[in-house]
Amino acid sequence: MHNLRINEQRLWDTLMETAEFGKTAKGGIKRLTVSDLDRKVRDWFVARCEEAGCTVTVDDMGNIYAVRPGKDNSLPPIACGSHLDTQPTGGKYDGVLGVLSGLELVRTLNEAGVETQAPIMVVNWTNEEGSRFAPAMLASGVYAGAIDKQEAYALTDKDGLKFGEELERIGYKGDEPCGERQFGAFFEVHIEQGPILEAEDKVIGVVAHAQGQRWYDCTIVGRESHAGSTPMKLRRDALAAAARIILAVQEIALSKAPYGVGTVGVLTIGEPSRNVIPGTVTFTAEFRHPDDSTLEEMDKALREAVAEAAKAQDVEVDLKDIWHYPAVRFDKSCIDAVQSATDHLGYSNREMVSGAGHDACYVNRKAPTSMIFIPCKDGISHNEIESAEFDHCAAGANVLLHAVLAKAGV
Ligand code: HGY
Ligand code: MN
Ligand code: MN
Repeated sequence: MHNLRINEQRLWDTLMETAEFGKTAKGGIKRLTVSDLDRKVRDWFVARCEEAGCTVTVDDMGNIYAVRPGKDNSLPPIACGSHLDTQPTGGKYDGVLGVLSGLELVRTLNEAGVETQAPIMVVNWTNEEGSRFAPAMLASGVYAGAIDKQEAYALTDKDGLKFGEELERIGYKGDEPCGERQFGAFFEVHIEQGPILEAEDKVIGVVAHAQGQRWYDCTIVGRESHAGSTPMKLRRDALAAAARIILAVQEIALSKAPYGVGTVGVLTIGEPSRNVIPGTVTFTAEFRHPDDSTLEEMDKALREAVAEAAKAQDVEVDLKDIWHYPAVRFDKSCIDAVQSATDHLGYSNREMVSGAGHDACYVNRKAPTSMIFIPCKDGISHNEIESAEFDHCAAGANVLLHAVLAKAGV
């Protein structure tokens, strides 16, 4: 067993094959959740898992569970997986590497004729990205009981389409109630999406923690008026107020260095016109930090900045909390299984905090969970140039194989 390795080329080929579903001109992937492209890659994944002898079921949030039987199927399966949906400017590895590493693990066990004690399960979580329908990690959040299912179904995208209806339309609203599926443990392989492993020339990140996050929607209402004839002191300029708040997001994050981060990713002006003072502006904001009390301080400072901007520009500002999850500490036995698999395989490594959110962060609330990181080029992700090395993808999948075997027993 100790010499068992995944088939590196076959893993790589599946990554390149699935990258065709939503391929962009720049070599990335745009495969938004519960879109027709998401359906296509899901159909591909289900077919490959069934060919590999797995029993595949789908729950009512569209999560796909592919189970490879073990000697004792009364035991809860040892699971692995991630997500097949991408950002609009997505890359070839974010999420899909974790799902396909699970498929490759099953294929490798089949070829080696290995029968594990506990069953093995490969999972695709719906809408991890939270781009088309916010918040992120939607279906794993419902699974963990952190997000209400009916509220999830009612979420709308920028065209007013509802998540629940889109899930039904692509044929992936299953019967199994989301939340019932038992896991003996869960491991997620993922690119780091940051620069640390590459900078330190390390192959594996043994992930022990993940940052807490707070997401906001901000709406500012001022008054449209003439850009030429309205004196500066009589303006109620919604965009000038937004600019003050956006700069405050930057300053608050920088004040909590080295871990604090803050981002404004979407901004819309109600009825933009070059010679009209903007009357309504909406934008998103988010903070992240590995320490919950620091995240609270960042939240407080933002609210103070909002009050100041509202006063300075004589506008109404509504700052809505749309999502908050506290910092995550993964399960020690799973972290140890990843560490010993990594040591056994001889990969350079270091312990890490995940800057990004992942489905594993929610699954960790219901089952022993941890993550395995590999480097990505220049730490770039959520970008079509996202890139990872053949050997590193193989290393992540090999560590997954041996961590899962350690938990499943043979
Ligand atoms: O935003 C995140 O952390 C994740 O990539 N959806
Ligand atoms: Mn991801
Ligand atoms: Mn992502």
